[in-house]
Amino acid sequence: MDPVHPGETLRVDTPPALAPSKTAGAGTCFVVPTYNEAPNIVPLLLRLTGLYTDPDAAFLVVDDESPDGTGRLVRELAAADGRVRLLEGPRRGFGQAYVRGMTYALETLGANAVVQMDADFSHDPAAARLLLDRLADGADVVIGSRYVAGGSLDPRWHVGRRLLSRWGNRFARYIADIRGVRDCTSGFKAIRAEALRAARVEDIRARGHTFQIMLLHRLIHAGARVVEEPIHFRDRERGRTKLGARSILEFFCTVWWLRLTSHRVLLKYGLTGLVGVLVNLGSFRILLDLGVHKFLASPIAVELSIVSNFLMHNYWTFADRVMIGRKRVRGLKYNAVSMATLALSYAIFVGLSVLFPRASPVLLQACAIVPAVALNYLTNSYWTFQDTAPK
Ligand SMILES: Nc1nc2c(ncn2[C@@H]2O[C@H](COP(=O)(O)OP(=O)(O)O)[C@@H](O)[C@H]2O)c(=O)[nH]1
Ligand SMILES: [Mg+2]
Repeated sequence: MDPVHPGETLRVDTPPALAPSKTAGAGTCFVVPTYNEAPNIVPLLLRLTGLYTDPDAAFLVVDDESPDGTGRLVRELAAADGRVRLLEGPRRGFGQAYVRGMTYALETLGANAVVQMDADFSHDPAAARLLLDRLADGADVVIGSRYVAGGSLDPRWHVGRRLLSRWGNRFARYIADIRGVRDCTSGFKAIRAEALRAARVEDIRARGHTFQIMLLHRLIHAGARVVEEPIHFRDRERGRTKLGARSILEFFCTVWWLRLTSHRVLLKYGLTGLVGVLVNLGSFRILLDLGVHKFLASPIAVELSIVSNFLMHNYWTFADRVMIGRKRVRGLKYNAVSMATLALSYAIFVGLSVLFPRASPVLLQACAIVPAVALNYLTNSYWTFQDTAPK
């Protein structure tokens, strides 16, 4: 940036919102999934083609045979501007539309970068240039982010939607281990073609919004350099959202699934838990056979299972981690967490029993176990066996 001399005012370099750009967009394919976007798609395409005038840019609409005639409108535009393309097919959901669109952009159009965005003007077409500029600076993936400094949400979002989005994001970041990304559910990104190929986008099975998480997870694990660029997210003015309960459910299941499959830590954690149960019951039986009273045998068996679990976690589940501190201290922490888990599940069990006196005790016990196990896992993973390796 030019130095600011006394008497001068600081010039802030914001790109002129309407000026067309010849360079941003060269070899870039804008991929836009649509379902019933007739009121939006023509203004969007006109705006994009006006802003990104490079002859090598392409504007690919992936429409799932929208009953409102979105496809026909795109076909008409495509007849006038060869850079506009339409990919049509039966409805297989937002995620699969992206899979088809991105694969087509890479394989058929030979794009060197892809910009993904919604058709409803939630993502400002002019802001795509900022994403492409940062891609040109060396990033592999640039996320249009609502949750970094300078980014913002539509002020019309009600508090429930804000909370869902923010906590959904946090949940995905920690559970699916998408480290360092503030907005991992954003649907506005610029991605280099090589990074998309390395992520094997064509194998993604997601149908709904969970596609964003799956894609980002794959990109990061394929070694992509990811940066975030602040954006303002605007609510759609025309047409209706297709985000439904099913999409939200798919999202939560996917996040856990990513955790399970990509890390194996959780799987090892579960197996260790099972071994702990066997140690507990086995040692209880042996102690009884040795003539120890059951009221003494029970806590001894519990402690033996805690010790065996601790050793398995220390030397197996979390063996890859760099851990500072003494093993003895970790052992004490592990014991404390086990006690806290017991206290929590017991408190929930008692609370639920008071609230639902007629419910089956086994069901209530099962309900009490779930949050307790989650607490147990998270506390041990992030505290007892905390990984201190630099990230
Ligand atoms: N091809 C295709 N596009 C979809 C589908 N569902 C949503 N879209 C498009 O995906 C983008 C984001 O969807 P939207 O309903 O705005 O979701 P929201 O922004 O989360 O409320 C829009 O451009 C939609 O038209 C679908 O089933 N198939
Ligand atoms: Mg939208």
